[in-house]
Amino acid sequence: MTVFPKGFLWGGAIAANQAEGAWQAGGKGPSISDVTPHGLGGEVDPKPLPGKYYPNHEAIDFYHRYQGDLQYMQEMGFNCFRTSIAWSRIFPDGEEAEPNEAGLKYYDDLFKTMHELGMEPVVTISHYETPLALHDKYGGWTDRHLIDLYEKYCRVLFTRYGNIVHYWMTFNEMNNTHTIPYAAAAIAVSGDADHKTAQMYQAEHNMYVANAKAVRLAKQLMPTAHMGIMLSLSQAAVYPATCAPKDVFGAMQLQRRTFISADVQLRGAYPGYAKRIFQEHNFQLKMGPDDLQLIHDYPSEFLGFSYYRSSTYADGTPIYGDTGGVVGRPNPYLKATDWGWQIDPLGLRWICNLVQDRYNCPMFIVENGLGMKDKVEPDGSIHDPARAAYLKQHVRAIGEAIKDGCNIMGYTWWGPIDIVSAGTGQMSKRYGFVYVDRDDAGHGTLARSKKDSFEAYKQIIASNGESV
Ligand code: BGP
Repeated sequence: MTVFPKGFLWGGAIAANQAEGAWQAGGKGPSISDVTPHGLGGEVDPKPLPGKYYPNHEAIDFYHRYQGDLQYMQEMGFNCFRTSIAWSRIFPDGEEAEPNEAGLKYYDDLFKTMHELGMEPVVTISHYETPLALHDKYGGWTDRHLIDLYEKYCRVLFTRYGNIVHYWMTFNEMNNTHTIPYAAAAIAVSGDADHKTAQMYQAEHNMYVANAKAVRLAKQLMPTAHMGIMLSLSQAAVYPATCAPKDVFGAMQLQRRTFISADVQLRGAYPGYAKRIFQEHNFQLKMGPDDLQLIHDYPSEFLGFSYYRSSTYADGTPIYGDTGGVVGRPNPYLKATDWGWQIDPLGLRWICNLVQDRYNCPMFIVENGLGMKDKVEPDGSIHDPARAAYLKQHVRAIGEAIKDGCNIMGYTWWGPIDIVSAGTGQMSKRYGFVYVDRDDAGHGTLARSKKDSFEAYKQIIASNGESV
């Protein structure tokens, strides 16, 4: 009995800012990711400093090399490919009267090539790459101007690509506004914990309104398109460190903070526990008169999410207002990657079931992968059994979730070709089935070559998931 449905979407995912490079080509303006020398989780320069190395400026030069890269994906059998549109290629400073034609033309050609190679584009409208000018002028998503500018950006995209792109997600990992607010919402948090919390929830609220307006626009311009939201659910797979009620309840609270974005955008209203957070942190969301009605009337259709790991919560770990990484402590039952991400395929099955119970909507696993160091042998081969094992374990977990009754529409491995790490700016944290000759200092030929795991994914796709 086959497990994965016919037409299941198999592919891979990247983001414009981590792959394209060509950061000034074709009239593109600087984005927030162009001023982060050590990835989006680290320091930020006010503007790109001449002579300083920024990993995203050239990345892997996907902008010029995508034809060859997508042929590798075709060889693995991909029927979809996820990437983002760099907002500042279309509106270099975010608010020009007219869009930048050279930027639009680039994505015309990219999406056309995907279709020619048998892949449905799965497009993230904004993936940690807000135009830098919108951060400088408005302070990012805490300012409502961005709602109208984003709607204008969506109108251009839906009009231009509505016939060739059928799967859209409005923002990447919107719930990461609480862990990496600069990357996820282009905001620079400041002041005490209450003020930071207020900034983050205000930014998320404005993004919920922008999402609702994008869904409304899509219904007008692309009535058959699939409109989704995208969250990081690595933070949602939270285990209590012990059966102590404080740990259990704290883990649930942390998980809920992750789910607020989905509760609002899939269920159409703020849940009670969110309102309590606002009261406890003494702030009142600034809303427009139609905000809540818009959110109610235009929920998203599917939940896209990333899952890499699970985390473990022990009482006393800060839940709200922190802008650090994912809170938690080591889980003694799990192995971790070189970057401390705990490998937990059963956690993926658990999260899928939890999402199914909570939202009963289609779900799309749009990021899953293992970041690890790779060694190029003298003969050029690259043996990466750990990556193939991670892949098989997680595809198997998805199969189990489907048998549990979870409505899963697709799976895109994160970084099917090596790209720049978002959190660290490194190339050495490699996810790809295709290796790229470039190191953490930007040295290398950018030559591409297959790793052993390339065949592993090819077999999985050829068997529609049955071979794991
Ligand atoms: C997610 C982002 C991706 C990707 C991934 C892996 O949060 O949506 O952009 O980068 O994390 O993280 P990293 O690249 O830091 O290993």
